[in-house]
Amino acid sequence: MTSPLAERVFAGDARGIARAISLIEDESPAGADLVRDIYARTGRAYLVGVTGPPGAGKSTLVDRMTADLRKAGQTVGIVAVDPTSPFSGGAILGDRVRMTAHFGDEGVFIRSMATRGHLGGLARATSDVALVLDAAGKDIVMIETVGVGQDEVDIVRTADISVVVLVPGTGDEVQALKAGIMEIADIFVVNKADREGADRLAQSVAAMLALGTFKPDDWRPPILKTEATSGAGVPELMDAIQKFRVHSEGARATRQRARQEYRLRDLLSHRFLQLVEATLPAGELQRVIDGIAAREVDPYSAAADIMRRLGVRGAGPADGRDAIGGGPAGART
Ligand SMILES: Nc1nc2c(ncn2[C@@H]2O[C@H](COP(=O)(O)OP(=O)(O)OP(=O)(O)O)[C@@H](O)[C@H]2O)c(=O)[nH]1
Ligand SMILES: [Mg+2]
Repeated sequence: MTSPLAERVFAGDARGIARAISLIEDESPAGADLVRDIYARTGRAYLVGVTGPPGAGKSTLVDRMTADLRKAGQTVGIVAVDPTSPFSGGAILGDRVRMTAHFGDEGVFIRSMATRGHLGGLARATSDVALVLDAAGKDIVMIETVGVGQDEVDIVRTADISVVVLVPGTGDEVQALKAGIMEIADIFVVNKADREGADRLAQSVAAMLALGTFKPDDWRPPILKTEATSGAGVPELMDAIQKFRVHSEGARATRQRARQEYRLRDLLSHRFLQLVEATLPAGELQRVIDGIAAREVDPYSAAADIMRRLGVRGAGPADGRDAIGGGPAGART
């Protein structure tokens, strides 16, 4: 039986979608229930990840792309993830202001998310929010993430295509190329092409790409120059996205499966840690860490001991020694 909230999501009701996203953001059990209710109806939307350093013009670009998609009759869901400013909410307001062009358009749903906990939680929440927008019938779901680190790479993994936005003259580009963004980029965008250094940046990305090995049928990430404020280069970007979509159609199922495996593994380790925290007495985990820091116990023995205390079989050598000193709870049965 589907919940009334799930029904509202299916109907594309904006308030229902907003409510569903809030449940997911709160990491409440109700959020997990909702995902369960909608999951069978997902998998239809095309997920476009847009990532890059702060202020690169991602939102402006997403806004332009949205306008194009709307003209073509496509509905759009947008999630802007902002891990850099958990408290100020400044960028969130900024996104709202920048995207007001779509305000009142039923075919567009925009939501900004800030981090509450750590980024791992945010990556999980982002995938779930994408599921909600997918179930709500959005044709295209765009996920905007700030940054260039490993955590963003995890968020980007949520998407069917990753667009990496770079800007000339920030120095961030070098970091982006180092941080593994290179491997996940399906399309490179050099935005603010009106600025000096755009050509040089495009060339250095091309030089990086030239170091990679591509088989004849492999997708070779194009490097496009855009000027998001004027919209120059945006049609070419839309074109490239479409080309990639066609090119990767056959591999999409494999990619989705890899994503699902990643999700399941991530969720299992997250749940396991939650279980550890819920099972051990309050403060125990910190005491174990203190013990490791003081060299009283090594990390392997501590982990094995915790597993035994959780009743996990084959957790490690049960030689009667208790690394934590927690008593008989860890005894092998
Ligand atoms: N000169 C120039 N300015 C641009 C261009 N694209 C965006 N901008 C400006 O750059 C600033 C940042 O743009 P945003 O779209 O907010 O960038 P963002 O990457 O979404 O920023 P965060 O989400 O805060 O990381 C704004 O003032 C834009 O008007 C461009 O192509 N050329
Ligand atoms: Mg933005």
